[in-house]
Amino acid sequence: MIPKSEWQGLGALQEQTNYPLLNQPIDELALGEIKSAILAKLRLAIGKDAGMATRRDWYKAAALALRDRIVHHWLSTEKESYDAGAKRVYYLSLEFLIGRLFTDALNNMGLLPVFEAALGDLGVDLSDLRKCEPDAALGNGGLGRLAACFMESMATLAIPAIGYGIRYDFGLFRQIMNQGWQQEYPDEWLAYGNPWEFQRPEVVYNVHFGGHVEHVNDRGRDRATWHPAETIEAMAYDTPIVGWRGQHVNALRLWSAHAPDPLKLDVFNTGDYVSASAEQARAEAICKFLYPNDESAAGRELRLRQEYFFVSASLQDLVHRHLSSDGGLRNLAQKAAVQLNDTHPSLAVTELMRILVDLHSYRWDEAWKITVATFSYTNHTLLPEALETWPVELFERLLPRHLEIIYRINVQHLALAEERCPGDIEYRASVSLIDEKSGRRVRMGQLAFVGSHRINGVSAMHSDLMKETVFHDLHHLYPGRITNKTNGITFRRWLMLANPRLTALLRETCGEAVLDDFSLLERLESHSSDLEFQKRFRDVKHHNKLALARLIGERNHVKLDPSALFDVQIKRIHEYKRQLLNILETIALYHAMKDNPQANWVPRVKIFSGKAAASYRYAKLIIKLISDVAEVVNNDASLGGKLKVAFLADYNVSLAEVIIPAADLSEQISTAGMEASGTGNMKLALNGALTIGTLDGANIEIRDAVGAENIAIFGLEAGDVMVRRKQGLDASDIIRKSPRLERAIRAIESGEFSPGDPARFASIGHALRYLDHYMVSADFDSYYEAQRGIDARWQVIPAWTRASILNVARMAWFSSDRTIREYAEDIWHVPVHPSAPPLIGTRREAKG
Ligand code: 26V
Repeated sequence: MIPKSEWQGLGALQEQTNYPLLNQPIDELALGEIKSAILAKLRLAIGKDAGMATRRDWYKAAALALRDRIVHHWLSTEKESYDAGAKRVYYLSLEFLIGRLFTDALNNMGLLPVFEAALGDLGVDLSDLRKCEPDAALGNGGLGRLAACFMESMATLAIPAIGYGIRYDFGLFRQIMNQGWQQEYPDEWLAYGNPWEFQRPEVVYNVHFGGHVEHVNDRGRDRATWHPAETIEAMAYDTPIVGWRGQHVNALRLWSAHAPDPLKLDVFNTGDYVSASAEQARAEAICKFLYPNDESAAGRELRLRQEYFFVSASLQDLVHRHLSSDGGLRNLAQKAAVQLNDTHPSLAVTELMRILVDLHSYRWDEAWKITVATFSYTNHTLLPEALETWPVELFERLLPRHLEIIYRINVQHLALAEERCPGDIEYRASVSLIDEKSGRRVRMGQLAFVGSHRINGVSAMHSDLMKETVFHDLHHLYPGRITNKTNGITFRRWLMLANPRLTALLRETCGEAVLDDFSLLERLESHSSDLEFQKRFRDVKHHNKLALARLIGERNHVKLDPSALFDVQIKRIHEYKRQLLNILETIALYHAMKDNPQANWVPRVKIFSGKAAASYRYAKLIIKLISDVAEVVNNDASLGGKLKVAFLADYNVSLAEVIIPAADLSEQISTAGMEASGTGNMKLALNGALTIGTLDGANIEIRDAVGAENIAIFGLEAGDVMVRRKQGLDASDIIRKSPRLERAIRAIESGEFSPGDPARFASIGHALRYLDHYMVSADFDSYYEAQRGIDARWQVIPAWTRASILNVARMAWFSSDRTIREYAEDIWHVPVHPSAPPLIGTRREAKG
């Protein structure tokens, strides 16, 4: 078990971040002011002298000094949007994968240089301090990180917005490797306090569960009253989110759960200390931990409680704000746009109906109009096992009134379906909010769809597939609702902070204005063949690779050649993301090198990082396979160091910030049709990695942007995958025709990488041969060929560098500022600040 004091997430190495881009002159007055502010915080808020302060104390003092400066902007932002009666966006998400905030906020406030200098004068190194901040991992992966990027872009575009979520006591587990096996440990990110958050003990809402519903006839109108059995308090914690240039600050408001009566004194006095605080334990369980996204949505009562808890608190807060400024709720949709991040907050649809009809006496039809106009819903996956449903009985027990409301919505909705397709029972069953086939379950995707005026996918292909598959019939019933909003990433974090040296080069080459208008990146194009420029561009990459090589050396005890091709696959471990395909190709390459050691092999480093969900046995076995292959390959002297494999433990946002700038090749190799978008693909290409990928998710749009000659596409397309699956999953024929694949599979089956336990990977061998659902065997040859194509290209340095530069030059469209601007214009109908960067490139609307 790693002691808490070592819990910086990263080891000592991350010193690539000594911000060389920020070489502006520093105002002496400001410098003095910041120094005294930090010292004052150290004394008055931490209670220590400079002489006795630990690194963590310094970090906290500096963070608090910075926070003071943010708060002024925050309060004026709040006042301005309140006075203007501005429409507000509410982003409801069970996940916000924010990572560290210190340098992010410093950078956006324009205070990085002055803080770095001030701390330097005080004898403290800023890049040392930033490692003291725990990585806030309140999310599983792409969906949570997207929410964090969106929060930053909304602040940058000066859109008044609040992110609502849960303040989990424990974020995503820490991954520790034990002889190649993943082990999970709790992520105690709050153990040393959190300088960014403001507790709001006065902002508390009651959230109810259980009980029964009473109906009375009130002058011809049915009136429902919910008599709940249980009440839990939701308390707000606010974190300021600063936009670029520091002018606009929004809040991320996270809810923490408490019992109204935390200690039963009478019980305590009898000596039964455990029962005395049982209620508190039950209440606090709600915000105890983040659910992993492997739990098939089936069933977990605590998860449903989490969903309703945060939805109810957030809507009460929103309605309270609206009532105090607008007096009534009739114009809610003119003043509030609520975005549902996946189906997790779908209950918001029923909760708003309950508030309008039961608590504010609106007529059903009017309430429904307001509700649909207020909500919009983003879908993030087509995987059937990921689409949430809840047993009707559980709903009835926990949320009896909400179930009634769902039934009533369903009546009007099914009537519409009947009108559209009279007598078509199948059609009605497919659009119904209740799945009658699998033991009566509430379908959260259907609920979110019916209750929203816009439903979006996250890449052009994904939005098209939504219309053709999961939401085919709903799309027919409510045409025009499905739209596309291709994901984006915030360049402030993924370029400026992660890659300061590249940023410095871009500022010099494209002009200072590139930091405000990323479309200026296209100015790189004219330098892409300039050998002088190419050299400087490669020097930046080399520097970043050195830093990563040092980190891997320290952590994995593997010595890397920084001039080797750094081939990177970093993301959650999942069968559909096909880390298995990558490691199989590694094995085949290993065999080829051993067969012919004298050939002119391109030196390669295969870098993997990612967590498997705790209960996902097969994914954990894949991690073990990667580690076992690493063990054999890295210790095989006959290769002359030409091939190395490294699995980096405990992938998180901070680790991504070190790996991404050092990557030469980006692995985006999901089974076509299964990755909704991907956003790592964008981060890597923005940092100059070439992509090897399938025609899946946003890879397609990346290919369109960077040009087919600057990306390596391989494998089956989504349509082919569907056809093949229908034909059966047996891959024996394919394997018979590919001796290379046969040999790689046999190697893992025979214990070549697990001599002490030859049967360890038998299940993997079996799946590759007979149950190739993810098309790993089917795509193997095509992938292997594409990789050898990459080898050939790598050997022509100017051509490779040119392609790499062009990737950077053509990525502007993938800024989340562009994505958010599209949401603002097409879905939320909120104005974007006039000084915000312009909309980049052409619009890409999904077909159909
Ligand atoms: C959920 C589940 C739940 C049950 C079992 C398997 C499983 C597998 C995946 C998921 C994904 C949850 C949703 C999600 O994180 N989607 C990701 O959203 C990103 C942002 O839109 C997008 O870039 C990724 O492609 C997409 O996988």
